[in-house]
Amino acid sequence: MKVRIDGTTKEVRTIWREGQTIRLIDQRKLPHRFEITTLEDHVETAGAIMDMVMRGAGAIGVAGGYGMAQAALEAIDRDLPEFERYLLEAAERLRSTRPTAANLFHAIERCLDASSTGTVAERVEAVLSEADAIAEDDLEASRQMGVLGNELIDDEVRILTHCNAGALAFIDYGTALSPIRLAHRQGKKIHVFVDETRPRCQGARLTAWELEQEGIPYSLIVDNAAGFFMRRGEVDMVIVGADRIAANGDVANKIGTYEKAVLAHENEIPFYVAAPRMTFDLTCKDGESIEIEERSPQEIVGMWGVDDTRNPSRILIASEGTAVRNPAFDVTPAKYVTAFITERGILSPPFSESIKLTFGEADIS
Ligand code: RUB
Repeated sequence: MKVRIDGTTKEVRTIWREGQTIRLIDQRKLPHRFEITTLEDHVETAGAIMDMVMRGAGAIGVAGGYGMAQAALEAIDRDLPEFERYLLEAAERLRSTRPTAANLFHAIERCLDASSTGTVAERVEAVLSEADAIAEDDLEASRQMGVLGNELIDDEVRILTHCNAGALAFIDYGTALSPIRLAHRQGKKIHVFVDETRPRCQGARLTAWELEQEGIPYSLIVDNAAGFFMRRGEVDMVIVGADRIAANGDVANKIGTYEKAVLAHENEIPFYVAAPRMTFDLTCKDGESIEIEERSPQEIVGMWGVDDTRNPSRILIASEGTAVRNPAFDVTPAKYVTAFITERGILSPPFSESIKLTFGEADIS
């Protein structure tokens, strides 16, 4: 993605690997500060996923693959049984960070599969190339989702999006934002409504920042305003990303997505979900079987921002100790989804058939 830093424009990825070190944009600091941070081992990487230094299904998946690459390098001098044990423990640690995004679990599985034959040195090599392949596949998938999704976008259109399903949630380009970027680059007249996305405000902090970097016109709105704009006829389509999609097309995505989908349906506005193969989990029959992460009450009672001197600062908006429920995701039933934008085509209902036809049952590569 293009990032303007100190008056110059640079091309950066959200996360990348340099040997055993992972480098990534610290998304907790955006939009106030642009900082690249470093993760030296797989334990730090697991911590960074959990603390949301990087977040978004695609980025979490790539981080999971890179975390496995780090673990393989950490255990390179061990004998084979010890190496295998170390890798399995690392996989477990990485899996236990965030439960909802399917990409993380697929990425870890791909790395474990890659490490299943050969000497320790060969297995390390195989895990490294698999982790890099996951990142490259994601990049190509998001580029392709942009091309295919762009065909659904008219020359003049107002699009609502929720959370951040942009380059920051992936390696680059993004899922929901990929078609929007391309449409804008082709000169289409786009206006994006950005839901702020409480409690962590990925819309306000990250999506608005990405659109700003790219010069795409947008309006940040509070989560409660989506219905207002839809009912007034000011939204032509909705595009969101996804964290896990069940075999029947039910979609787990950032909390609040479900209500946007119902509102879109009520107002006859097409509701699209952009997601790569890695986000589909065909072992989940429907949305009921998707585990929904519940996060700390601290995210609800307080908010992080910067003060007047631009120093990071937290304010309390409810009393410390207030009783809270904080599900990070919800499930949108497939019946509210107009179509899925994937790297292998636009999938239309009935989704049980189109998903199976496109992705088969077992292949996650
Ligand atoms: C992110 C979120 C995003 C999806 C889409 O949640 O819900 O909409 O992950 O991501 P969080 P992608 O910020 O809690 O991780 O575009 O990577 O598929």
